[in-house]
Amino acid sequence: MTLDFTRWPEAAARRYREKGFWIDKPLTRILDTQVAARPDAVALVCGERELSYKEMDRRASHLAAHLAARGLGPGDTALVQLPNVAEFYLVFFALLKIGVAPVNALFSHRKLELSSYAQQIQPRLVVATRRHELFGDDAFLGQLKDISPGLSEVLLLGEAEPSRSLSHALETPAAGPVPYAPTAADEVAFFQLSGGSTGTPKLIPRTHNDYDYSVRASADICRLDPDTRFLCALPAGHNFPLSSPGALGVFHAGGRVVMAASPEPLACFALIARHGVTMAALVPPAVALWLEAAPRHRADLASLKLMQVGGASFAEALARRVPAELGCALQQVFGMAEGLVNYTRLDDTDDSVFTCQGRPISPDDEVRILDEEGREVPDGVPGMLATRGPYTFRGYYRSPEHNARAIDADGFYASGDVVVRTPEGNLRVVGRVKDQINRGGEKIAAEEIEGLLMQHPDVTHAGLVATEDALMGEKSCAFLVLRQPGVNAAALRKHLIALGVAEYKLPDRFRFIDTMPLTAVGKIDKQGLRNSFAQPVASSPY
Ligand code: OOB
Repeated sequence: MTLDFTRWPEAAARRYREKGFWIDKPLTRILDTQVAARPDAVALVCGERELSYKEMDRRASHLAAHLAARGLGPGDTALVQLPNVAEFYLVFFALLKIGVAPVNALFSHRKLELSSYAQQIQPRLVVATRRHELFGDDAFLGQLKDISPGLSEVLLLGEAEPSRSLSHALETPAAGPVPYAPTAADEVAFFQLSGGSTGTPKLIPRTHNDYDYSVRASADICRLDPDTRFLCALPAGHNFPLSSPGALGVFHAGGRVVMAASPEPLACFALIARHGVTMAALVPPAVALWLEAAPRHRADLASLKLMQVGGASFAEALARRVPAELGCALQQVFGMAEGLVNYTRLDDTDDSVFTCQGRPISPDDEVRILDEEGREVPDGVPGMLATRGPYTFRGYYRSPEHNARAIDADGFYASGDVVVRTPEGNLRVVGRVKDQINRGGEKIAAEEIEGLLMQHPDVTHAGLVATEDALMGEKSCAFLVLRQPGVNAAALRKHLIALGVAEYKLPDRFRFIDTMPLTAVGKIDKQGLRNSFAQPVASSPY
C-alpha cells in the first residue's frame, strides 16, 4: 500500500538520481549509519536524559515492532503532537521504520488544526501527550475517531494505562520477531505543514529521497560534524529545526541534539553552557530577546559558533549585532516547508550575510523571479518567487484546486514571496503577495481566520491584515463590519477560542468599521485596510 501524491515527472526523477541527489535510501539510514559508526556517542539530550545513537535506535525499534504487531505499516498515517521532548525523534524514526507517514502537528495547534489534519490523512494512529489540553481526557480522542473511523491505536505520554502508554511502548521489547520495513524511498515519508494562505491548513508530502537530499546537502553547507551540538529550541517538527540542517542534519553528521522547551533566553543560555552547544536556530523575535539578555550572560555563550536565523525577515540592524554581541557567526536561512531552502554561506562576506537571505541548497534548484505577467525580471528587480527542484514538492496532499493555483504547468511552486536576486546570486526577501501574516515566524492564513470570524452571527465582513510590530515583525489586526453594534473584541476572541483555533492565530487587534473597503474586482482591499491601520478609526471601541 502506498499513499497517493503528486510525484516528480520521470525525467526529473532520473536526473536527480543520476546526479546523486536521490540515493534511494529511506530516512532511517540516518540513524542506521550512526548506530554502526558511533553507537555509544550521545545523540540526544533532553532534560536529565541522554540517549546514545544505540539507545535511540533501540527505543524506536521497540515502538516500531509494537505498532507493526498491531498491523500498522505502509499506506497508514499517524497524527503526532508532541512538545520538544526526546520522544519526538523516537516516534519519528519508529514510524519511518514501519512505513507509517506522520503529520507532526505543532504543540500550539488545537482542535481545529488537528481535526483538519485528521480529516485529510485519516490516521490509524494518534501519538500525543496527556499534558496537552486536548488530551487531558479522552473526549477529543473520541472526536478524532469519528473523523477517522480507522483510528485504532492511541499512544500517550503521561498515560498510566500500559496499553496506551507511549513510554511503555518505547521501553518494552516485542514478544517475538515482527517483520517491518520503511516505504520505498520515492514514497511519502511524512507530511510537512504548510504555513498556508487558504481556509484549511494544507499538508505537504515529503519523500525519503527528497528530504534526505535536503538534509545531507544542508549538513554539508553548514559544515556539521560529530562535534556539532545543536540547540533545538524551535518546535521540533518545523522544517527549519528538523532539516535545515536541523536535528536530522546533526544526526546525519553524528553530532548531538540538545532540546530546549522554547527559545526563552535564560533557559537556553544555561543549556548552551552546560552542554557546550555550538549551533542554534532561531526566529527573529527570539534573537532579539537573546541579544537583550546576552550582555549579562556572555560567558554562557562561549561555545556557540553559529547562529542560524530564519522563518521571517530579519532586520539588518539586528543581524549586524549578532557576531559582536553573541560571539558567533550568523547564517540567514530562507526556507519553506514545501521545499526550497536558501542559506547564506559560512564564507560569504559580512555584507551578504547581514543583508541577504542566502541562495539555494542545490545546483538543480530552479528559481524564477517573475513579474505580474509571469515574465522573469532582471537581477535587482523585485518579483514573485517560483521554484522547482530535487526537494521541492509538486503538490499539496489531496488539494487539486489549490494546486492548480500554487503550481504552474512546468511544476514551479509559487511561494508567494517577493524577492530580489543580487548580482552575486543571493536572494533578498522584500515582500509577500500571499495573504498571510508572518507573526515572528508563525504563519497565519488570513482566509482561515476571516472564515472563522464570519461564523459569528454578528459579523458580516472580516478582513485580517498584518501590522508592523517592533518585536514580532508583524502582528495581526482583524477589521470587522458588524450586523449590529454590540459584539466586542473580547467576545470575538472567545468565539475563536471556542472554535478551537491555535492561540497564535488570534488577532492581536480588532477594529470595527462601517463598510469594508473593496477593490475594483470586489475583493477586500487589504492594502486599504493596512493603510487605515495607521489612522485612528472613528468607530473603534479603543
Ligand atoms: C520556514 O518555513 P515555513 O513553511 O514555516 O514558512 C515559509 C515562508 C516563506 O515562504 C517566507 O514567506 C517566510 O516563511 N520566510 C522568510 C524567511 N524564512 C522563511 N521570510 C523572510 N526571511 C526569511 N529568512 O519558515 C522555514 C523553513 C525552513 C528553513 C527556514 C525557514
